[in-house]
Amino acid sequence: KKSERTLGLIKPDAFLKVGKIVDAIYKDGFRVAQLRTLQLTRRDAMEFYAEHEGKPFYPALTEFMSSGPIVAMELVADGAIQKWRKLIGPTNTFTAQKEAPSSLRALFGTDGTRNACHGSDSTASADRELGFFFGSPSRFPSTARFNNCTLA
Ligand code: YYY
Ligand code: MG
Repeated sequence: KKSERTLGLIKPDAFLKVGKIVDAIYKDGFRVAQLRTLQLTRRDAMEFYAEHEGKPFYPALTEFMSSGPIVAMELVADGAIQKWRKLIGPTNTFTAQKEAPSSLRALFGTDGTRNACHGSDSTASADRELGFFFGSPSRFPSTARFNNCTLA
């Protein structure tokens, strides 16, 4: 597999678990190339989740995503997109607790909408979503972005 990047989000319900979640990210072998804390406006959340506009859960989802601080991360690993989706687990927290009890959504999620983490689902969505949070596309080799030092 080749080195790949994806967008990971820690959602408002898991914001205070950032330490445990970043620890799990490193243990699983990812590199965190960029990380920022921010709060989305309702409009930001609607734009980020535009693919779900019109679905019954869209209002509650965008309300939740703009309800408090989040952490956005550029995660780098071989096969990072699928690897991160696997680490976070199934979309619904309760399904995650049944089917993938050690996943991040099982451990830190709340319910079907408040599910602790987000992960891009394809290279196209990773490019768009990394651009949304960090500017698109990555303009520098991420290993050389900070004083030519690779972040641990
Ligand atoms: O990619 P992923 O986050 O696993 O699921 P999506 O189907 O893209 O849905 C995005 C987001 O919407 C999900 O993380 C929770 C919420 N949601 C919901 O509240 N109710 C649903 N039936 C499906 C998704
Ligand atoms: Mg999705």
